[in-house]
Amino acid sequence: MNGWGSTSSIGEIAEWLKGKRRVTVVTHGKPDGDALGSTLAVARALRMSAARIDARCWYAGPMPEWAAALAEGTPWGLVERDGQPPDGTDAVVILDTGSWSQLEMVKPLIEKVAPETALLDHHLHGDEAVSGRRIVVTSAAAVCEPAAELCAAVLGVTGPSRLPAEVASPLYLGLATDTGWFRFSNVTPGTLRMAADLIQAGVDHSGLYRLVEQRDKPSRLKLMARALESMEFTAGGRVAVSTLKQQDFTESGASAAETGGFADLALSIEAVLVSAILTESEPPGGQGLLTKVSMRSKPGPDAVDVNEVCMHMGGGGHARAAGAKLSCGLIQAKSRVMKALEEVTV
Ligand SMILES: [Mn+2]
Repeated sequence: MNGWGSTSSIGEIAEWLKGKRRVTVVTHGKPDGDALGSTLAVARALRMSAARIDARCWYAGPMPEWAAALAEGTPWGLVERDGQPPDGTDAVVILDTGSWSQLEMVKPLIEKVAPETALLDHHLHGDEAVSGRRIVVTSAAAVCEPAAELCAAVLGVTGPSRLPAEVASPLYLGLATDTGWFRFSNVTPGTLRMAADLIQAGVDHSGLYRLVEQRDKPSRLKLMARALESMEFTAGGRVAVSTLKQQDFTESGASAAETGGFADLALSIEAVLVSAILTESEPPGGQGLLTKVSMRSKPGPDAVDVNEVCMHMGGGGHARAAGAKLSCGLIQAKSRVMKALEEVTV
């Protein structure tokens, strides 16, 4: 993936979008706050632009519980519920990923509309073939940072502080969720300036916090208790690994969408440098075994690059947050992950 990087500019993409009638905005499967926030903001900006573009978002689930509330007023579809987007799309905007492996469900659409596609991302790796028109800002904490600039350009306003509140609001949500509400090491002065601009634009930030972070069901805390109960330590306590079996989901009544943030839990332990959570999953087609791995690490001089570790397992992500899918059962996956993390924490 040598050529992964920007091939275009915000101005060029805004200009290119002006000539479109119907735009479909997509992102990675199991969209998070940054994915939903950036796609909704871009779709809303296109709809409110002088060209009144018929923009919609199209997702592959599972969706967070709060997605429908956030998306209210903007047309959106879900592959599992609505199938592929209807014909007539003349451009696709892809946000928060550049990997075919994360775009499987919307790949037919992207291929059909290509080369009329554009991509904004902040991940370290991606497949160049997903789109030839790219902006990749790996220093951005969230894709919502470059997406905010695109929205401003599309709407012809001088900057994010002048965005309409309904555009600024999902952008703030993306910034906040990808930074753990502005606590993670990916926060830069630019992130906080952007957040300030968005609040100036009229974002109800405490309302968003309540919408996203204070809506757990008892099932999520029951599942969390099982994840905590399963926690094992290795490498002198520097590595923490938790596991969730299918049975844990059934018995707690929780869904796969309720595991958000579990990978961070062990980082509250002083000695832990890196944590991983392994989830026993249903492989597509129901054949064989699948374990999903999610890793987080603390910043600092002894920081573990979990992107590097996950890339060796066929996955990837960011230096402090990454994931992989292993084609094996939970027990085998656990020993593989523990061994890999022991090697990088010696
Ligand atoms: Mn992101």
